[in-house]
Amino acid sequence: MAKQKKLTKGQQRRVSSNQKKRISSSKKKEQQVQWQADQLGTQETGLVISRYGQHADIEDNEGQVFRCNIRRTAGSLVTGDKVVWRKGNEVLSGISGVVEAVHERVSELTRPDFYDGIKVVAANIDQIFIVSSVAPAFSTQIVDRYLVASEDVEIKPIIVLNKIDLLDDEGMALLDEMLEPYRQIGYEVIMLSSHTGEGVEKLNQMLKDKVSIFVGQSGVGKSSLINALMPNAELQVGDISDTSGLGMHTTTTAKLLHFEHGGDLIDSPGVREFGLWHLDPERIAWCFIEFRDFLGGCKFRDCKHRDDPGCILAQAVEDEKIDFERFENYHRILDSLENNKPNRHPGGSN
Ligand SMILES: Nc1nc2c(ncn2[C@@H]2O[C@H](COP(=O)(O)OP(=O)(O)OP(=O)(O)O)[C@@H](O)[C@H]2O)c(=O)[nH]1
Ligand SMILES: [Mg+2]
Ligand SMILES: [Zn+2]
Repeated sequence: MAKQKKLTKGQQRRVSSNQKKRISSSKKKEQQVQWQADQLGTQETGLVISRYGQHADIEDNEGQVFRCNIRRTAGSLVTGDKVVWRKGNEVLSGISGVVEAVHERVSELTRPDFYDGIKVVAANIDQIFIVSSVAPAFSTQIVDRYLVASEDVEIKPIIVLNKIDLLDDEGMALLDEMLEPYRQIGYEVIMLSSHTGEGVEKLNQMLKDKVSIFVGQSGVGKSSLINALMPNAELQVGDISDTSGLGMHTTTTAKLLHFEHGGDLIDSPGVREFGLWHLDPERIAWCFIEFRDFLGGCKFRDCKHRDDPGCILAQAVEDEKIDFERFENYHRILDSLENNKPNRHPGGSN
């Protein structure tokens, strides 16, 4: 399991007060739609397709989807979870059943949330596709944040650069160069365009028989890409803002879709910044995979890998064994832990 920093007292208070609020609002909702035990069918296993506040869309073994209430004792529940649920003998206010329990997860993608402490984005995933684009502009800083989050939960990340149709030869060469350090350290990089279809088949091959999630900033084209891969998906796609050049947060809830040829794909909402403040600086260094060979080799045990004498990482950068920009991004992430802790800057989440 991921090594996580303890929440501060302020964060704990906020998390617990929010949980209490949620419990009391869920009590109210449960009172609205309440089945007696004899109105519920036998326990079935199901798959969470989407989660909406107090409800979840659950798929049964035949592939039919039912909107369900979530029993308070069921615990947290996200897209990709396998659950135990029971169908009601009738549909009450649009609700068809009740989720009673969640099966243990084999993996989970997490991120810290200002209100809820550590938030699980999706469960039981095999691989994370970090989708980036050239509009919003490509940023190695954002890619590195997602890579750290993926390495921390030990789920394989793959880098996707979408919208290459917007690049001329020169732009393409520049992006290719920016992505080369990632290939060098062993990450797979796919450059494609969901609009022209170029490169999409290669991605399609990688999705076969796996459970994958698309993550990345709003507007990079995650939903567009899924529509290109699955013509029946018909996901909503949003414009890029003319003023900020950023996406409009069109997708609001993670959603799981099935491939006919085998495999599942989860679309997720873009977040403004994928927070990493739940991680220790040591863990973050470990999540930069090419640093691992060097960790522990600095002159001082508490080396901050900045201007410390005898820093083996700084030496590796000097010797071009570690990419300079990756090393800079590592420092930027550490700086952001100091500057952006949500308890110091309310509203620091997405
Ligand atoms: N030129 C170009 N534009 C694209 C491409 N793919 C997507 N877009 C455009 O990018 C914009 C955002 O696409 P979405 O698919 O909504 O992006 P998203 O990543 O799902 O965004 P959120 O749901 O907000 O997280 C839309 O205007 C798309 O038409 C592409 O390959 N080329
Ligand atoms: Mg979307
Ligand atoms: Zn060092």
